[in-house]
Amino acid sequence: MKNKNKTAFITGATSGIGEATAKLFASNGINLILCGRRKEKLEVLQKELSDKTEVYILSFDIKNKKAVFEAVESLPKEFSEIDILINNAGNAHGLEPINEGDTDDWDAMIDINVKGLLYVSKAIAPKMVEKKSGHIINIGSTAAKEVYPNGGVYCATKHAVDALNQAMRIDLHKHGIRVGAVHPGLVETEFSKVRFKGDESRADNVYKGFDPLTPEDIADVVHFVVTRPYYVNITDLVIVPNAQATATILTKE
Ligand code: 8X3
Repeated sequence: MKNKNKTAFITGATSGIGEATAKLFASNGINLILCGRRKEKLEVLQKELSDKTEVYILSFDIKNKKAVFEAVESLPKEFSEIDILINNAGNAHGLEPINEGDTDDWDAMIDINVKGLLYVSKAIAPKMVEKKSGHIINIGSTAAKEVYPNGGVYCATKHAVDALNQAMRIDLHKHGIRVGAVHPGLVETEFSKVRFKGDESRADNVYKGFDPLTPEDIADVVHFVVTRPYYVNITDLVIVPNAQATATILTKE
């Protein structure tokens, strides 16, 4: 790497908030390590952003503990100093009452949203501790702050992200590492398509009749957070579209 700019490691970089954050960071000269399962999408993004910044891609599934540690270990020297970790990868699977939920959906959400976030953090935080600097942003959700009908397990995983965000800050602040969370409400991404297993009309309906947030709105906030002076730590932000008062109160036209 030729420049001395910061390097950010972004999980779930192939779409939505992760992709928008990658693009904004690239425009601002932040070097990127982009992670996701879809190698072809990562390659397209790498090609698109390479004229703006240095981009390295890592294709792995954060559910796979071994793959996470191997991927981080495999980073070339120029990309091995990570300044910013964006724990963005996360999904919802299904929207069912607890008595009807699919246990495979529960496993997937717990494995990705909680265990995957922990594996990535464990792979990277020790390096930050060693150099006594770093910034970890955990992407939570309004579901980290409230529980809503039929979203029990998703909400539980995001409450866990909220708890881990606090725990990481408690444990890492003495090493000079900043930790904070950004909690988005309704953002129009692939989120609902994944939740409803490809049922596009059900997914589209979630964002109809009001102006949802865009991934770029959240990327802006993340960029603001990571560009504060080193002595400023923004610990917790909740961002919703103006039409949304709470997880369950939404005014549609
Ligand atoms: C995404 C927001 O309201 O679908 O985390 O849970 S919501």
